[in-house]
Amino acid sequence: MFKKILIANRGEIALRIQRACRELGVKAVMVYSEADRDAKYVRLAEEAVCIGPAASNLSYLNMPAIISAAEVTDAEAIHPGYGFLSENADFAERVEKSGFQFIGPTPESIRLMGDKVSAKQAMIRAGVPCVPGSEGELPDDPAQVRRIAKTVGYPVIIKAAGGGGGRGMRVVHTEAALINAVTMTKAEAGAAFGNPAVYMEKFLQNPRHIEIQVLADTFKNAVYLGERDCSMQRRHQKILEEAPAPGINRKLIERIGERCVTACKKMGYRGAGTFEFLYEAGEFYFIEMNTRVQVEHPVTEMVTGIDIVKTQILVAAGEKLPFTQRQITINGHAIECRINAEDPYKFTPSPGRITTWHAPGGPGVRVDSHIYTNYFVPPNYDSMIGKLIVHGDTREQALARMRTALLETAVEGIHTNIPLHRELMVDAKFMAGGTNIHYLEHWLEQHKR
Ligand code: MV4
Repeated sequence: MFKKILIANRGEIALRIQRACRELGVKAVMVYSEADRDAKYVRLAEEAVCIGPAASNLSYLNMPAIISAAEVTDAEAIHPGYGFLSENADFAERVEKSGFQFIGPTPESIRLMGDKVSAKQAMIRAGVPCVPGSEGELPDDPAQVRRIAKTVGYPVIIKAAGGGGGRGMRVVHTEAALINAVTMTKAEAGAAFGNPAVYMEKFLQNPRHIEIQVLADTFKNAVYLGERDCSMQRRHQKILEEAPAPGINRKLIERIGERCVTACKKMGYRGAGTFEFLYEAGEFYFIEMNTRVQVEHPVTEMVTGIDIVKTQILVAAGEKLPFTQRQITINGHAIECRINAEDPYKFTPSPGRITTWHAPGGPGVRVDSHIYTNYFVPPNYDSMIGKLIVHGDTREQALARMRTALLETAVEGIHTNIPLHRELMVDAKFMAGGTNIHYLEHWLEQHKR
């Protein structure tokens, strides 16, 4: 096992990774920006190095500064967390070229999955079901593009190979609008991602967003840890997640999970990963793979009892997965509410000083947050300041526990989206389970104030 790991992130995930290090008896080196100097996890760490000013591009995205920090502190590995450099193949490569272990997949895996066209082709080869569409990049010839769209059937969606997470896509309803949409998406993709390649898929009108968590070691062992339902979102920002996904046939999940495992083994995948699917009319369709630990990983930890972050570190250190698929069972139900420093209905950011923080507690309640009374939420980063996670024997019990946890939680001095979560936890449609990716936006439209 490593003696010392550098954590190249901030906020709740920096604290989460530090906790995993402590459990493993590994020393943690934190890097921090000038805006995060007073953070609790910075003080708690064995060592901490300031890597630059508040602006992310000068600190948490500053590859030489991070690698230098690893060099001066004699760290052996770097955990990138989520966001920032976590899915940057060039960073992973530079980390390894500098003699450190990148806690994540190989640069090749990151690159393969970062290009959504090559990712989809890899999934097709591994037998993972994908959304029907152009097999590969769209050709330049408009006649050929029209022919593909006709075969796929309107509406179609044009997506940038370099995009993902909702960036660089366009829905097309008619042949008349097709070629212009392709031209525009290509131009935007070239400018935004340095890659003008686009592909086409059938546009699914009312899907749910279901994702499968996987873990793989360097000995071709891979397992899936069930699924998460991440359909509750606004503008591609998830607001709450749950596991398991309500009302989906377990045998179907098993079949899809096995395919994800096969894909991992085929590509020599290492570490934690997430296969994103759209689920509509009883079918799963792969859309993208995330090659990092995700914000919502705790719901999977709660229902499986497996520590995903600890396992990432174990497999990066060259250890075998400490469990087999047969030993993994899904127990009860978990829900996560993301707590954001923002206006609960207008969604404008609300940074500033937290004057009061009361954390909830009780059976089955977990709080993943770096905040404390008197903590200053900097305006420079993502507005998420923590996550409330509950577990129950049933979904109903998890919902009841989340209602109580949200009632007990107090954040003063800034605005948060806790009032929105309180309303959603008593919403009849959400309580029934299985709402789709458009539900929250429609709900907000109807609950305007
Ligand atoms: C789609 C789709 C419908 N049909 N692909 C958006 C984010 C990116 N990961 C993929 N996205 C979508 N791809 C086809 N063929 C609808 C979306 C989509 C979406 C997906 C997941 C979660 C929220 C979403 C919100 C709007 C659109």
